[in-house]
Amino acid sequence: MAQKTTLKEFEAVFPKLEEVLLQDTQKYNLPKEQQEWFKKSLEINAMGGKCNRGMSVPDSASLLLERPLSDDEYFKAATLGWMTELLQAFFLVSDDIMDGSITRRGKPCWYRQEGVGMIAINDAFMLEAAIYNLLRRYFRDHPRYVDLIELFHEVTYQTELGQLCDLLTAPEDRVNLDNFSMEKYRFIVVYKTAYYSFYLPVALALYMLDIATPQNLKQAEDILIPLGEYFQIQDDYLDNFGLPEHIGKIGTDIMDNKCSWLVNQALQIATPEQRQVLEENYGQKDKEKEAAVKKLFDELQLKQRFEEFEEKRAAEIREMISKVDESQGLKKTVFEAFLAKIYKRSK
Ligand code: DMA
Ligand code: MG
Ligand code: MG
Ligand code: MG
Repeated sequence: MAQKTTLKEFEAVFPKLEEVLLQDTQKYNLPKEQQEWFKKSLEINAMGGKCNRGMSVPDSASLLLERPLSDDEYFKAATLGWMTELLQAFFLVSDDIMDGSITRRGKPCWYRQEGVGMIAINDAFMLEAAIYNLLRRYFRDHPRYVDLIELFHEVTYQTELGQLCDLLTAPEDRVNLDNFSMEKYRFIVVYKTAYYSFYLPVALALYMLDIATPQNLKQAEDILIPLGEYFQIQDDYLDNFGLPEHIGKIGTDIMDNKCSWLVNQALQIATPEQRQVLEENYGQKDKEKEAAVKKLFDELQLKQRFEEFEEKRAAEIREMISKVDESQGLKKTVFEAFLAKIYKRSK
């Protein structure tokens, strides 16, 4: 039987990795004060999240093996899990600057914290560098070391392509609703979210166990990408309908002129008058205009529309999971675990 990791067990691995990363800076004689800065950036930006992505590496490995992991296997899998959390930290620190966000995980975004500002950009790069430091330290002799490096590089690039499209589709002060479409939306979310959040942890588990093949990687991708798309649609839904106390962040999508799931749905069903309301109020840094859009989203019953979508998508994914051919080394339970974690999430 597989064994599920707890946040406590997973977080218990972090201090060791932090120590290794800090020790590594000593070979460059990094002054003490800057070591302290890096330590703080690691703790604030990599720790304190739900760790769903990170924990799914050991969980997937255990489900694939259908047994609990040995201590050494757990440490290795959790280390790969922490690398996905470092990648996420790197993206979030930058994303919050680019999105002009206010809070993250219930605290001010890193770039808005005392004395940080645009140093956060360099901190983001260092969070990314930490991934490759840990990979070299713990996986240099692994038979799939090169595949692991290439996987991180490719997934990083894919995420950046998604972020590029997300940002270019949301120009500041130049609202053009014709720019939005569900096709564009799909590209944005698949690349900015699905690859790193869903495909990456499973691919890491497959490589770590040295059972990855082009076939099972493709099979995993075919389910995990729609699952990741669904997850980002939830994120867009929560940006407007979630409670900031609950989701740990204040929604910015309307003011940021984002090509979000909600605005795309609104455009599909709006009357010409309602479209006019969007034209006049979407994508502007003005609280009252934002409130007018929120009101319209309520009128259009987007909450109900999302709930219907959620049921439909969850059923489709369950159907895809039921068809997984386990002879390729994958297990249905790996995907079921992901779906269970996100289905009807409120944060
Ligand atoms: C999430 O986009 C994508 C990345 C790569 C962080 P987002 O801006 O919707 O995320 P959030 O709502 O967490 O700021
Ligand atoms: Mg954001
Ligand atoms: Mg963003
Ligand atoms: Mg969001």
